[in-house]
Amino acid sequence: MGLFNFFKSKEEKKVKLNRSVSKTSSKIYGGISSIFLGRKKIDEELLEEIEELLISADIGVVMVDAILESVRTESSRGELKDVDQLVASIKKVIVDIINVDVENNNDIQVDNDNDNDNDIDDDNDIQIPYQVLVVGVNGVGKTTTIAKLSNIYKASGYKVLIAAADTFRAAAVEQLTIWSDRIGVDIVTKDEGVDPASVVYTAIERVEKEGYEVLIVDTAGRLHNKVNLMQELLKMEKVASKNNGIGFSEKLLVIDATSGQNAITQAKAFNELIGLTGLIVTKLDGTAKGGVVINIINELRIPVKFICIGETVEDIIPFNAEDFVDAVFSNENLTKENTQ
Ligand SMILES: Nc1nc2c(ncn2[C@@H]2O[C@H](COP(=O)(O)OP(=O)(O)O)[C@@H](O)[C@H]2O)c(=O)[nH]1
Ligand SMILES: [Mg+2]
Repeated sequence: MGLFNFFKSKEEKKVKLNRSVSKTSSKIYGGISSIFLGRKKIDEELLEEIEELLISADIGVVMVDAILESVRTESSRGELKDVDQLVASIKKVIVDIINVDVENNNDIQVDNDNDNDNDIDDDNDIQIPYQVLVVGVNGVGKTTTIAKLSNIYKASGYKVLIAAADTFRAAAVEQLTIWSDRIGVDIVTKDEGVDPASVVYTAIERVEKEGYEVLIVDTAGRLHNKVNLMQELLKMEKVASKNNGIGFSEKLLVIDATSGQNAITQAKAFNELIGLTGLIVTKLDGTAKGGVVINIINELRIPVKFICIGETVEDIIPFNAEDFVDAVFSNENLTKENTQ
């Protein structure tokens, strides 16, 4: 079974992406354009302004240094004549850097073969049962993202089970139960306060007995520096591996785009403990800090699998580095923003 027709046309996805990063692209592309206004040549003063802008756009100092080095070289050779050439050159540096080393980890994903067809690559069929653990700090959007993911897999024809291993608060179980009803997927719940590993145990038992193809496990928000909560994740992993020998096919960290450098600290801590297979970046809508996605990939070399752009189940897009960089360096939103 291939994934999927969920994200219909490329055009539709592009419109969605452009819309979702419009604040970021206004800042980045809009900023570059206004630096260029009334100026004819790319000189050191202009480059310094560009440098300042890129740093303020959260794409990371290391990346900005690499960009400036490349742009200075090209500009001294007279290769950059106008704003379009400059932007094209910046985009190329970013895509070249973030596409290295992060491409090979794409079970859940995505049209990474650059053939520009529908998003999820049919060659990357998931191994069944596909068992996904979703982790992250409080309020980043784990539960909402799980709803979105289950909706995608259900719509793609898989038999989906979700597990409410956030037993910390009864409200968390209720929230996931509401989503499961709305989407029409089955759910495993237990009482508040029960060991989350026992929820995982029961869920995997059901996967085995009832033939579920996709299992997605929700967990309680935990601060990466709280040792006992982090140990709890290891216990869930152990139970998962013991139970059907598969363990978790994916360990996804959800991070909030608006949390900036903090997201990187979180990702490092979770990665050291459980070895993440991917990231999902939420709340890109409504922030001008979308550049942080570039910084995150560059610093962590962990693939971003999806980005989330709102609170409904449709507000999720598979991540593709080139498309993303195109969108934040695009003038399409600029015109829209300016005419609003
Ligand atoms: N604007 C926006 N809000 C989001 C997004 N993802 C989640 N949220 C909201 O963030 C809040 C916390 O989400 P929740 O899934 O409960 O986070 P959790 O504590 O990590 O499980 C809720 O109000 C969600 O509707 C997103 O991509 N964009
Ligand atoms: Mg939650």
